[in-house]
Amino acid sequence: MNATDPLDSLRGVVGASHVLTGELTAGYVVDWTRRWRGQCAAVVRPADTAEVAAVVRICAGANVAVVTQGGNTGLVGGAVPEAGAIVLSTARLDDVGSVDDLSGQLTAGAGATLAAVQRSARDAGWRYPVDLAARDTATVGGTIATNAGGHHVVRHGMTRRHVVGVEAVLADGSVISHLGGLVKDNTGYDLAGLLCGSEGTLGVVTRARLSLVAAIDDVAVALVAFDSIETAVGAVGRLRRHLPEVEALELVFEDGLVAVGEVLGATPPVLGPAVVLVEAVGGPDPATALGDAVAELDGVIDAAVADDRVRREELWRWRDHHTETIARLGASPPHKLDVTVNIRSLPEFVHRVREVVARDAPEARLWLFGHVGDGNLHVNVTGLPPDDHTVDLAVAELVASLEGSISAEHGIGRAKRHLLGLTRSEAEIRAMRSVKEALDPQGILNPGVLIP
Ligand code: 2HG
Ligand code: ZN
Repeated sequence: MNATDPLDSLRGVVGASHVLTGELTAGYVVDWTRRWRGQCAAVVRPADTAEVAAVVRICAGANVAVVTQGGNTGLVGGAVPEAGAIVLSTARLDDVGSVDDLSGQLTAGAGATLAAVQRSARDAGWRYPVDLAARDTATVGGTIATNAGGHHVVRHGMTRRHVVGVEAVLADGSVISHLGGLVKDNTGYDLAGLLCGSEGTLGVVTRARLSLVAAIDDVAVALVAFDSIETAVGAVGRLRRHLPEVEALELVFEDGLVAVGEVLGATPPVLGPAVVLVEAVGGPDPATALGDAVAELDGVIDAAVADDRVRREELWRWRDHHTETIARLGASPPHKLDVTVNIRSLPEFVHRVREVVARDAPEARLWLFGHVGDGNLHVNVTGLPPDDHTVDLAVAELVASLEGSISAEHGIGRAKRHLLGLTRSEAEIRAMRSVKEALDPQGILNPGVLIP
């Protein structure tokens, strides 16, 4: 950044104590995995939308890149700045408004955590169904920027489905605000929908109007061990057909459960070649319905069912602890891919990805887990040198050959930018680039992310 001028201007807008430089920026220039590292000129923490707009205008005037950062829980380097950029932290935009009990909506600041939104919804007798393991740190803005998925996509869809409107600052500092909560509003382009999944490249989301769903009282969770990946995947359709409502359908494997058990100091409740976590709701007695449905499945070798909160959370932790457990293994951060294939191709993908990693990196270890109901697997590989991309490319090529997606829910960020062309056509990438150039002609919003 040139001399003191823009930094002084930024201090004039947000106050000197909210412009961090030097060592104070350390936590903002490296991602959660520690694999993606950058540098920045400063971290700026505006208090409201007007300050965000002023910050963006100053940066546009000085041609300084703006990298918006929420909870910094992303896994693809999408919020890691390049040298010279400023990090625009949404931490202070964290208010959560009251729930409108007629529409079942609330307005939240971009910096509010997912957990805070869930809490407000719950206190008012509603529920915000977007949920993921990083809920205490991940923010509304970050989940919109990445169109986050998580545990309940199989029933409630991704974040975009719950965003009724947004307020955002565009690259020239102008503010678009559409927070009235109209569910039906076909007046031109859906700018909120466009910002969902745009990874900070088209605008800075400052607030969002979010739609809630009814709270649920009776919930049952089962951890079901299957004799093969084929029978585990085969159970997915049957469970969805036979249970009143399925809230989550997750998949883990024996080696992952054993590794999580070592960290937790506990023995996995079930073990088997493929283990599915099912969360069921609805009907008069979800626990009985779930038990009955599991009893009808092929290939079940063991099952544990829970319907009280404590035991349900105990079962969930065997799934939720995978990311943290894997992060502790190996001397360097894991390589992470986040892929979807058609659920019919999932068993084939599991067999072939094991072959690919064994062939290209026999010394490495492969960890698979994910959201089986969505055909989404997280492919983690430990024991690889950080800069060796051979396995990442081979897995992405395998996904492309099965007509899948190289990013199911984490986004493209810096990590997958060079792979985008594997599953998006040239015409699609040209269209994305045109949108980017139209909304951010100077290219100051999160450069180096998403668009190849
Ligand atoms: C999950 O489903 C997250 O737990 C993280 O999407 C996945 O660590 C990962 O690779
Ligand atoms: Zn996930």
